[in-house]
Amino acid sequence: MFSFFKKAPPPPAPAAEAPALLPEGWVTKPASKPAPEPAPVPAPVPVAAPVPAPVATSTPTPVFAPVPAPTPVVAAPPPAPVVAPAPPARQSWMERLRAGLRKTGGSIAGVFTGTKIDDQLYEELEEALLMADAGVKATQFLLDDLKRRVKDAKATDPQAVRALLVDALAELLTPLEKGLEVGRFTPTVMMVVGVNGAGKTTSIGKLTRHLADSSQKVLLAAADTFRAAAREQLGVWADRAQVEIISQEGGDPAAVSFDAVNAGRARGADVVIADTAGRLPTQLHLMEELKKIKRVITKAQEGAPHEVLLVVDGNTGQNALNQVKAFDEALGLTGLVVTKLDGTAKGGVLAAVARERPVPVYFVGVGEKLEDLETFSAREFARALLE
Ligand SMILES: Nc1nc2c(ncn2[C@@H]2O[C@H](COP(=O)(O)OP(=O)(O)OP(=O)(O)O)[C@@H](O)[C@H]2O)c(=O)[nH]1
Ligand SMILES: [Mg+2]
Repeated sequence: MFSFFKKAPPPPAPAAEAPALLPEGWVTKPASKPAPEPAPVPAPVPVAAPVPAPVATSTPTPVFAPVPAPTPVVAAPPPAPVVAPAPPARQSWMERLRAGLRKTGGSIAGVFTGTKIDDQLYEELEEALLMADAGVKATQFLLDDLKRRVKDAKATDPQAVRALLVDALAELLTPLEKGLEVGRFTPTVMMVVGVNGAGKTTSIGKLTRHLADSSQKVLLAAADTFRAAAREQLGVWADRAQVEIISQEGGDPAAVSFDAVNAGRARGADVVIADTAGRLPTQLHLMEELKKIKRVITKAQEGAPHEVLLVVDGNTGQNALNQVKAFDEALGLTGLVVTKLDGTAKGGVLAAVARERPVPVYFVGVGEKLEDLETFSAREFARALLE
């Protein structure tokens, strides 16, 4: 149910009636006419080019090489499973999320311990939502929505109001649910950005491992060229997942990214992920550098980068929204990774993001270990925050 990412079929061959670009959320419909005979699987791209770092994986070719997929390959993003019990691994993950968010959510839940639904309850709730960094707009929206729900449901008990708030928040957050797609482009190129210490490299490491475990050939670009330690850190993750990494001592980040995309194409990588150095959106020259990296990636592969992911530290509170806005304006974000929700997370900020700049949340991080990165589910998040 919760696939970690979605495997897209490759783009249709530019044949007679190739469908135009698939709409967002693209689940390909099986062709209504008989599917062509399975095209011969292209021979694995011979890894002829000299490879600086030997590929340690001996996995066969990518699983979803350009074989026309007759059926949608994809587990669709979780359509808010209301009751279905989560599998055990997911369950324990939710516990960690819950434990992290309790620090924020505890005060919200505390609002509903009384016996009456009155103005005071709504005032306390407003305060608690603001404290949880939901921001003024989302708080107002949630309160109005909640009052409507309470009226419609004729609720009389504060606990029922809390359940209705879970519904309201889940609905507000639902547009943020979106799975990461790979396989539609070869390679799928991702660029990962964010402020210093947000968790970019760690999240890339975790994601790489998940992708590699699913037989995706990943190539990493150490485009954080400022610090040797940054290259090494990414190198450790590359080793763990046994994937290739392109890095250059003291190189230019755009050049490293360019080389990596070219290498990825030449070597038949499924995914190329560029790790960039942390920066504040107010550091304009560094934001220009990111734009340059993006431009140069496009030069190496038309249409790339396919994903520009912002990694946001969940503890950042309202500033996270500012980061989303600023990086989005500079680069056009396609997704977010929200990390450190296991800490003193101000989880409410996702409500603000949903209301003011709804960039999808591909993953959330609740710890430093590999398994501490998971897909985002609006309802689970709302429940973890409020129950
Ligand atoms: N608790 C917790 N720690 C995390 C999480 N994600 C990352 N970290 C930790 O946050 C710290 C910074 O992570 P990095 O991945 O180095 O962050 P970065 O964004 O690459 O940092 P710079 O490259 O310096 O900008 C590390 O100590 C990570 O282990 C998370 O989800 N939870
Ligand atoms: Mg880093």
